[in-house]
Amino acid sequence: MLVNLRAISAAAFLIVAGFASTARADVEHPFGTQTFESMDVGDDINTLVPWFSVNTPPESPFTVVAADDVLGTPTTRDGSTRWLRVTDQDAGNVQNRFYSGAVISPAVANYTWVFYVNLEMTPPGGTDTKPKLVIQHNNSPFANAWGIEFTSTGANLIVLGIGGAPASTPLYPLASPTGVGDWVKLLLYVDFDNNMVSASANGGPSVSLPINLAATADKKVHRFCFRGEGTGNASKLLVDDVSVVVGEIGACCDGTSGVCTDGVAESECTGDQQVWSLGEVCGSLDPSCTEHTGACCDRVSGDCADGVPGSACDGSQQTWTKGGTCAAVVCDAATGACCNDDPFGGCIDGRTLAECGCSTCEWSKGQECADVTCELQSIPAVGEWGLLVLALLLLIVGKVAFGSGLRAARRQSA
Ligand SMILES: [Ca+2]
Ligand SMILES: [Ca+2]
Repeated sequence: MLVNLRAISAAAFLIVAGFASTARADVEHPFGTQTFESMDVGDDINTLVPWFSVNTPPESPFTVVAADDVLGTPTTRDGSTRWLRVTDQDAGNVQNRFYSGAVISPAVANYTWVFYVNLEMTPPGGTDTKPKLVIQHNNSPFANAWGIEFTSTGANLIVLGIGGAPASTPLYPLASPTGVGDWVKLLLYVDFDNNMVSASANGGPSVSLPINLAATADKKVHRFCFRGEGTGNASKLLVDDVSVVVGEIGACCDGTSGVCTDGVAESECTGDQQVWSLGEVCGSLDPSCTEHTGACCDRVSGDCADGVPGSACDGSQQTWTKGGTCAAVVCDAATGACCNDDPFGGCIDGRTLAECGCSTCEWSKGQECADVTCELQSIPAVGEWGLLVLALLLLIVGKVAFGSGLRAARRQSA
């Protein structure tokens, strides 16, 4: 079932002011991102309190460590230089897990998790247990409720455990740009008003499943978790930029300034150039919040420039087209009456400024000759004509003298 996350009721909007500092977690709550940037390559997840892993004895080759590469090639992703590498080599049915700290809401509220996943090997197919990233609610103790399961053909949104009737629906295929070695941005939205869990990949359309959290579970206390127990679940995957937002709040990006604000209700982010992203935090917006650019047309000259911020194209004779390109927008030079007041000039309609560039020309934008006064300068006075005639005479005399000089020189040399 396709659902527009934006359209989901915002009735449960809740700002849990002052709550952010109470949780001892590197994911700040109710909004914030765990970037893993503070870790050194090779650091174990257990060094990032309150995150922790569980690897049931006997010892099994299960590790969760910080990394800076994808499939062995050092790289970065939108400024991110660290992430977690989960290596589960499936040494039998033992607990291979890692967890975030608990997210504790002061009241029941909808929430959104956003995180990036990169599968470094194809997960198991068939009936084997699949690796999954799930949300657990506190049911004394915590238990699985819903999440994303990774299979040999793609990823599914799933409901399991105390989350309600077990269910699974395809989210994306294991093929570029969501294949092995590709970063995939996952969004998981839990709506207690409508008892739905929804997920989307790379900002695409979302899929949803009904939920029915066990009455014994606490809707206000949950956490993020990797599940690698069971047999046949060998996997290797990367996890980055894990964020959580509690309440119907999100990031508000103001395209006129490039300023982004966290924890904003949709109703407070409705400006013409503002974009609201449910459950998102500014730090993990992709693309990041920047001042909008577009085509800037100078309506006088007809010159057009691409990629210009709106603030740099606000002249009275300029037109800015958000997201537009000069190839696509009409940017013609204005025309007008061109009066050349030279004694032999005159007025011509429909000329651009560039076409009316002579030293004795005057351009009247948008005007017609019938509307403008175009008086020609008078023919030069007799005195001026006299000077011209004198100059011409001097030239003639000079040429005659030069010519006779040449003839004299030729006679001498003969
Ligand atoms: Ca990171
Ligand atoms: Ca395992």
